[in-house]
Amino acid sequence: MTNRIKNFKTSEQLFERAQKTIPGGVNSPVRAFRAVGGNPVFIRAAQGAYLYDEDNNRYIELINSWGPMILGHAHPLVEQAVSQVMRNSFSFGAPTKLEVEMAELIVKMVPSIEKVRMVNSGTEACMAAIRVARGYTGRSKIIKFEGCYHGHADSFLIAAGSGATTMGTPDSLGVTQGVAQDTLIAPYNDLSFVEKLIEANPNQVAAVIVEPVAGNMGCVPPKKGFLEGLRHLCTQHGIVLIFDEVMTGFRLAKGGAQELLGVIPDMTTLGKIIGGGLPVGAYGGKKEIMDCVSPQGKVYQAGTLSGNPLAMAAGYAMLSYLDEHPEVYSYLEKIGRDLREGMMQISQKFNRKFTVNQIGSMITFFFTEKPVENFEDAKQSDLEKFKRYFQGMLRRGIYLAPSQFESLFLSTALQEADIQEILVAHEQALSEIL
Ligand code: KE4
Repeated sequence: MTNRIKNFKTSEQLFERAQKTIPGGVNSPVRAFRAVGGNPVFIRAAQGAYLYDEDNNRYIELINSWGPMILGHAHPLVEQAVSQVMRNSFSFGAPTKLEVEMAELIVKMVPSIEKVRMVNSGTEACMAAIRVARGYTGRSKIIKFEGCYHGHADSFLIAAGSGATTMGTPDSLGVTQGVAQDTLIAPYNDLSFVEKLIEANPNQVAAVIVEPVAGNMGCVPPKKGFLEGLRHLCTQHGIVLIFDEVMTGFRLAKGGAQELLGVIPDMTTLGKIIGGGLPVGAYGGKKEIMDCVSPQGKVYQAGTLSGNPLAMAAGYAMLSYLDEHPEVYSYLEKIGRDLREGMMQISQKFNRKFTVNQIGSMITFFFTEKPVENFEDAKQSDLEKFKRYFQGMLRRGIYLAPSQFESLFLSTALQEADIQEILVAHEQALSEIL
């Protein structure tokens, strides 16, 4: 397979133009390809497992809109569902039957959820969930994990403090120390560190929020006992355990990571797949906690387009399909495993043992030969090699996440031939840099 793609001209022109009116030329930072150099490709269309850019280059798609397109792009069921409702106007700002049906389906699919509130993004879901946990417990502090991402709310844009049990520091301009002091940071997979944080802040921790399988430092599954340990600590100390399943929800199993791994949180946040590609987030959990949410309770949260009819139609169609076709998950595990094993065999040809973390349809190839169990490990990866690898794969028509610290997301639209094409490109891209 040669470098099939040589012409990015229209994308380059569009990027030049975009930067005049959009900060960085993109509406979400990772899309700007800053970590991998060069210009982002501008996508014109997508179908199944393939993307087509404005220069009509075709790519095998391994981001799937950062998760939502688990059934591949332009799935007829989802398109049909949206076209059926769009003739009845796009939005009412009033309760609809479809929102009730959607809530009932989510309660049926997600083990921890007895009541659920729809919002418009994963950020909103996570922001609201910690506010509810604070309102429910009357406590102020939250614990999050280094390398986990829960959206761009102030409380989450926090770096680890200097001391082992000191408060966090702002990790973005515009986030105040006042906010940062209520966020404590622990290394992922480090239960004893969490224990120390709780002991150093007695009766002050409202919530522990965690990606049950991390995707935002690259794919990093929980070590055996980590989630179970968090569950025990939170129960023991009256802390709300929140699983951020914006990525893993409906992806790793129809009931998400909590169903696959058998650990049930008090609250769950959702996004991505739940909207079938349209803007939807949700947060839910135990009835006694969710009944704190306005207008039932005194924790305020609202949204003009929450439960939007088109988004509910798309999400309901996608979730219903996943609920009725559990075989989707065994297929995704198979192609995920085939890709991991293929990549590991190819590394051996170069006498290297690069780490590949994979669980179900989430996978990351790390340019390090050490295990990757937390963000410090992930940061050992050779980012220069990743950058050149990314460009080599792009030129061969393979569309990867433009950062070493992201998970890839496979879809059921990928066939065995696509997996083989990815592995051929992988070997050739590696041969150029090793
Ligand atoms: P959104 O606000 O982007 O819908 O969701 C935020 C969020 C919350 N929780 C988890 C576990 C997430 O992965 C995300 C968003 N994921 C990123 C990908 N790393 C979205 C891509 C982007 O920021 O453009």
